[in-house]
Amino acid sequence: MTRTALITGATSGFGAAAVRRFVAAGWRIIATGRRADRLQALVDELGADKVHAAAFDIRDEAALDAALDALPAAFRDIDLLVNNAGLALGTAPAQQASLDDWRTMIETNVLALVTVTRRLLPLLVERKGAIINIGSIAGSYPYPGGNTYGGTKAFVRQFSLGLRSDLHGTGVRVTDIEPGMAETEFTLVRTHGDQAASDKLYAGAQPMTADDIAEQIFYVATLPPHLNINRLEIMPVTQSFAGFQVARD
Ligand code: NDP
Ligand code: 8X3
Repeated sequence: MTRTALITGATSGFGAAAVRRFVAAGWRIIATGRRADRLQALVDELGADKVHAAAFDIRDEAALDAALDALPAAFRDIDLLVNNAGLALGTAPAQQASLDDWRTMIETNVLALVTVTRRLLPLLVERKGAIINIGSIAGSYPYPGGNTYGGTKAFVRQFSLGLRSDLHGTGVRVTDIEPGMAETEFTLVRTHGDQAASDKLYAGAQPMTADDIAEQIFYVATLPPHLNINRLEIMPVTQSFAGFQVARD
């Protein structure tokens, strides 16, 4: 039986890699993101029978509803929601950070994620489907400059666990995948387009790749239906933990 997934943030990084991974296994994918040209390229590459492009800003609730209402019949029976669209903006300490950046992260990583989820939940319950949220290690481990980004991902983790409680007995599975450092456009976006800063961060570090995370998303989605991974935290071997800071006189 062909299954259908809606993957948000499919224009680059984890989302685009996940579209390719699921289509390779025979799934139909609704791919969302703002950059319509990138979504069209996925359709051209993988086929209009496999990928339906829905270009809109995930923060725009009316656009979301319109995109869902306009789904072709073959893409309406959604079995899996992958809440992947998200971003970090800035690395400044909280006392110097941009409030606009903070609002954008909260609107995208939190408000849009819960809106898409709420909109699809009745269908997912009906179909005994699944939700995979993309959290982050930043939601569990604080680091300087992580402030609001980490806060949004802590929300995603706790929301995921809360969903599990509410969906008890429905058969709907919920997982929060919490990656560490992975090379995508993430740092380019975080630094407002500083390619050199992005290259420097990943240089020599053997970060995870988008394909690494897509494989984890696919693994979680295709487990036997009686199994639920609640949280999946994954990092490159080259990334680990440092100690507490102490400020001295
Ligand atoms: P990318 O920047 O490569 O991809 C982000 C995706 O989110 C893009 O497709 C982008 O699409 C979409 N997106 C962002 N804002 C919006 C918006 N307002 N409306 C619609 N789509 C939006 O980064 P990643 O693939 O790395 O990030 C994917 C997820 O993984 C994010 O939630 C991120 O926080 C998380 N993550 C990333 C890690 C990393 O190290 N890379 C580690 C842990 C978690 P478009 O711009 O076209 O709208
Ligand atoms: C992205 C991982 O460590 O850059 O969520 O915050 S990190």
